[in-house]
Formats: sequence, structure tokens, C-alpha cells
Amino acid sequence: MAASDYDTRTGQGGETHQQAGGDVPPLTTQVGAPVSDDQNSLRAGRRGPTLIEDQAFREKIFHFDHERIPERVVHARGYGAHGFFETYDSLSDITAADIFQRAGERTEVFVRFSTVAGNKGSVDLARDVRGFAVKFYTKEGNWDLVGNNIPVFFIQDAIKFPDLVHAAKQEPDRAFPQAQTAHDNFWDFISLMPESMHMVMWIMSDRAIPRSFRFMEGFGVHSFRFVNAEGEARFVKFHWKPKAGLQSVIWDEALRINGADPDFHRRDLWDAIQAGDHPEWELGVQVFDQDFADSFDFDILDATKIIPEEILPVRPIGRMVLNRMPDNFFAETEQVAFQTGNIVPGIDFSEDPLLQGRNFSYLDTQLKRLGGPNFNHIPINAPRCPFHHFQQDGHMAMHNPRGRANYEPNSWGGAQGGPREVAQGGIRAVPVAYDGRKARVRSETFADHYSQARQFYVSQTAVERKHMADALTFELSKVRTRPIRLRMLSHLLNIHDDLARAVAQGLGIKDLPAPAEPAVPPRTDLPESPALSILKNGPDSFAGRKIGVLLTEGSDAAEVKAIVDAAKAEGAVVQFIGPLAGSVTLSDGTDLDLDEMVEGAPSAIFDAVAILPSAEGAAMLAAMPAARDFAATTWAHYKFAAFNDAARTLFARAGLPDGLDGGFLPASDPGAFVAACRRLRFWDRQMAA
Ligand code: HDE
Repeated sequence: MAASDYDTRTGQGGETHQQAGGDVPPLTTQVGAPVSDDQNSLRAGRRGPTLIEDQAFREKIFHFDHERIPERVVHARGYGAHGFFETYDSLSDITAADIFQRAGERTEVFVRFSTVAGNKGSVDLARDVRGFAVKFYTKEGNWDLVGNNIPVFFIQDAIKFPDLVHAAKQEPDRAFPQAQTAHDNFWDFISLMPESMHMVMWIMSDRAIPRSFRFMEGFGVHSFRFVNAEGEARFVKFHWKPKAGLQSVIWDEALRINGADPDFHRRDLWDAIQAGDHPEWELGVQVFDQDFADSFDFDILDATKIIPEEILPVRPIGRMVLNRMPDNFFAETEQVAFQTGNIVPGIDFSEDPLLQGRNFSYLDTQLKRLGGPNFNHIPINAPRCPFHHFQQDGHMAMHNPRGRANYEPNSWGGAQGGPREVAQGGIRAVPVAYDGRKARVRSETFADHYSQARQFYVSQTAVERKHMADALTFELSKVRTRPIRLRMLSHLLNIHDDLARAVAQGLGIKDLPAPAEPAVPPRTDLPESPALSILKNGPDSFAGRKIGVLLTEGSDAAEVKAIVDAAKAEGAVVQFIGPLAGSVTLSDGTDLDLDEMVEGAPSAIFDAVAILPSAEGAAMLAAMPAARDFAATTWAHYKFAAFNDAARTLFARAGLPDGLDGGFLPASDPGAFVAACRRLRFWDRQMAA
């Protein structure tokens, strides 16, 4: 073939190949040299080898080769957003923390939500704990409240964390399963760690499959300390409560969502914030003194225990609003470095052995992940308040000491001498007195592993208890080693008989094992705590939720409009779905653009649906497996549906019962439909099954 030059910019059309000029800046190298050709590398002759002197090419490839940093060993998959925290009232009587001194003051925050077990590219709806990490850029330094959406943890001592995480992640020989605890190693470890039983109840509940980051709680988990200007210290536990109420999906939906939209949670947060529907949480505290701690049933340093809100109410102290997505995911969400050690004057640690271990881990891990000691120079990590210190040099140093003094004490004096310690305020450890022998021990006050697990279980509604039994059955059904299943059952027997029996039945185990030998006898007298149930803390509003409206050619325009108007009046989002992508022409001749086609939008991605075909359209839908599935799963997931008469053709083919039930409501009364949606699900159907 004869070689000849041709212009690679021609024939490819469009704006992508426009030249610099006007508003379009010139493409440059890293050091600012304009690039004349970004389509062809420099070569010796038309068909000859590439020349090493092509700096623009080498620089581009070199940089690309190094685009990745190590992903977080846990919480690798996450999504962040910017916002603000607003203090309700001054808390100066209990803490000197600057952020809590002035009513109405706003402080910038960055939040990162995450799953724990999965790799960076894993699905959003894994059954897992969610990270809920908040960086407050306060006037006296960054305060990182690195919490989860579950108020307890699996283990009591940080030394077990690597074992827990190894057991939960992919098994090391086969490198699967991804983002799942439903495998032998996890349940092997868990069933040998009775201290994890309370946490197991939480992760087997629907808390581990939240509908959205926007609809989940957050918890600081550990007891911390608040210290006021007089040096008086009290314990404090932190709680985030979503203003939009709690909501989770059910497991079968999670499985479908993971297939249809693995980025479901990301997309949800992105869409909400871009649409101006800014999610909001209230920060609340449980504050208590040493006397309360001494008289409480469990050790307040034990991260496998809660203090029920009914015993110690949560006092709201401010609100957080997320109102801006990062400009760049990598720069902000990936490079953000949370550290439990980042506290500010007025806040102190407790002796919780998990927290103490974390304080080492979070600093250490950033060195590996971000490549050097200067990760706080990265804008997302840098404080917004002035800072001065003598730390210097190292990889990628962006802030360097000025002048001569890079040590202290020095005698250079004044501004030249650099910063000095503060005489008042500053971070001061609470002078807690310790005595005792150096030893590797676990306090006997940490020994009760079942009582609060039971309390969690009995605090759930019947619907939620069933979900827990189903979740345990599902997870253990994936465990191939039978003795592990039995060992788990022996623990469940110490938690609640009903639960153990339901799981045994699901697994086809007829002979229950003996209950596990508890370190201390489990208590059965702890009262129900309604705050622990999701369904008892629903939104009673459909605002911020999504309705999927399934349409066809010829759908009744007035019917569609009435549903859309009612949904919008409630603050809900509407999406249109058709048999094919593109648009449909409604009965009045208007063309309606569709958001999705039914093959790509299972009902699982909506909170409620409206099925409004024309008569001919219904026959067409009835012949489509995806449309039949849409109707069948709406039913199977107990979702509210508005429907018209034509839809019955589809329902019959989808196998729905003739009489339907109270969860399927006539589209002719859109107000009643939207009012029903406030309950989120028609759980009566689950109970009737
Ligand atoms: Fe973490 N955890 N953790 N963790 N954790 C990390 O730090 C660790 C624990 C939590 O969005 C790592 O920067 C130990 C409890 C969140 O960037 C690492 C122990 C709670 C995030 C680490 C725990 C958490 C992390 C990995 C046992 C809830 C994500 C990357 C003592 C209160 C933060 C990183 C983000 C991340 C260690 C237990 C929450 C390795 C040793 C309990 C939300 O340092």
C-alpha cells in the first residue's frame, strides 16, 4: 500500500476537532507548551518508528500510566458531596468546640458515603454497612466524624479488624465473591466471634440495603468526649438523622437494582443535588456523664453496644445540607483523607479500644494511598482556617515554611520566629486517671454479646423480622460448609427462638444445635426500642421519591397529566417508561419524551409505579417479558401502583391475582394514590402471604 499523509482531523466531524481560538484554550503540555498535533505521535517517516524525543506523547502516556492510586482497603467504593453544617444553639456549656459556639453559624463540610467490602467498581446495593464520613472545616481545624450508617460494629478490639476485613472480602485463593458477605469465610469468622452478633442483626436487617444515602441514618459509633472551656468533660455519642425519613429496599430489589443500575446510590445523590433537592440531616447528640456511664447496663466503651434513645434521648444540635457535587471525583472524593484523629479543641476521644486503634490506622493508611506525608496539602483535605507549623518537605510539598525559622524554640523573635503554642484553648487531653497492669485483656464489662442483639430483633416490626430471617437464610444458604451454618444457628438461639427457627426452616435443618455457650447469660428483659426500626421511622411523605410511569402509544393524556401533577405536588420525581426508547404519542396527539425503555428500567428502580397503557398498548406490553416482569415485581416488592383498566390485560399475563389488592389503586384518583405512596410499601401484602 502506498503511504500518503491524510489529515486525521477531517472526516471526523463536529466540534470535537475544533482548533484553539476564540473561547477555546490551546491544548498544552503539563508545563504549558502549546501542542500542535494531538492525533499523531512523532515518527521517523510516514510508516516509521515513534521517536523518543516526542515529549508531548511520552508525557501523556507516562501520566496516564500513573492515574491510579491504591484504592481504600475498606470503603473503596464511595461517593462524596459538599455542603454546610448549621449550628442550632450555642453548646458552650458542654463543649468548647468552636463550631458549636454560635447559633446559626454555618461551617463548610465534605461528606463521603461508601460501602465497606466491595472494590471501587463494585455495585451500590451490596448488603453491607455504609460509611458516613463527614469532614467539618471548622475555624479551629478540621474535625472528621468518620461514622457508619449502623451504630455498632462487629468487633470490640481493633486488633481483630484485619481478620474481619479479610474474612468479609473476596476469598484469597479464588478472588470472589465481590462485595458480598454470603460466603464461607465471612460466616466462619463471624460464627467464631460472638461479639459480632449485635452487628449481625443490623447487617441482616434492611439497614444494610438503604434505598438511598439520603434516607439513611449515620452514627459516630464510639463514645467521644465533649469538653467545655472550664475543662469539664462529658461523654457524647453522635447521630445523623435524615430529614427525609428512613427507607430501605428489599433484598430481591437490591439484586435487580445491582443489575439494572450498579450506580443506583451515586446516581440518586447526583440527581437529587443537581435538581436542587438538597438532602438534609440533623446532627444529634447523646450527652452523658460518668455517673450515667457507671449505671448503664453495658460498657459505654464497647462499640458493639448502643445506648437506646428511649433511655437517653438524642438532642438535635444542628443540621447538615448537601448542596454541591464535587467538580472532579478523583480530586475530591477519591483523595479525601478522613482521620478519626482529626479532632478539634472541645472534642476528645474515649478509651474505646476500637477508636484508639482507628486513630493509628487512618493516618497510616493515607501515607500509602496518597503517597507521602503531605496529603493535607491537597485542597479537599486542607483546613479552611489559617495554619502554621514547622513540618516541611516530603513528596509534593505545596506549603513550605517561609523565612529562616523551621524549628522552635528559636530566638528569632516576632513574626520571623514562626508560630508558638497557645496559652489558652488548643487541643488538651482530658486528664483521665488510669491505673492497672499492662496486659492483653478484654474487660468483663464487654462480655454480653446477645442481649442487645435480641433487643434489636424484638424492636422490629413483623415485616422487618421476616426480612432478617430471610437475609440470614440467603446468606447461610451460600455457605457450603454445613458446620458453619449450625454454628450460626447456635448463636441465633441465644438471640431469639423465632429467628433461629425461621432460619433453620429456611435452610432445611430439622435438628437445631444446642445454643452457644454464652460468656454471660443473655438478658431477655431489655425493652423494645422503636428507634431501631426503619418502618417505625418512615417519612410519612413521598417527597424525594421516584414514580415510574409506564406508557404506550395512545396513553390517555389527561390520565398521565393527573398522575404527574399529583406526584409533583408531593415533591416526587416522575420518570416515563415506554415499550421502546424515544417517545410516545399520547391520546391528544402530544409527543412525550421517554426517560427509559422497559427493558432497561425494572420497577425495582422506582419507589412506586403508574401503569397507564392504551388498550392496544396493553396488549403489546402483555407480550413483552420485561413489561410482564415490571408488573410482577411491582407486586412482589409490595409497591404501590396506580393503574387504568387497560393495564389489567398486562396484569393477567403477569400472573397477578384478579382482585388485586389495596396496594393497586385506580389512576382515576391520583390524590389517593400519592397519599398511599407516603407509606412507601403496601406491607399488608407481605403479611398476607
Ligand atoms: Fe474504618 N477504616 N476502621 N471504620 N472507616 C478506613 O481509612 C479501621 C471502623 C470508616 O470515606 C480506612 O482512609 C480500623 C468503624 C469509614 O474515606 C482504614 C477499624 C467505623 C471509612 C480504616 C475501623 C469505620 C473508613 C481505609 C477498627 C464506623 C471510609 C481507608 C478499629 C465508626 C472513609 C481510609 C472515607 C476507612 C481502619 C473500624 C468507618 C484502613 C483499623 C468502627 C466511613 O484506615
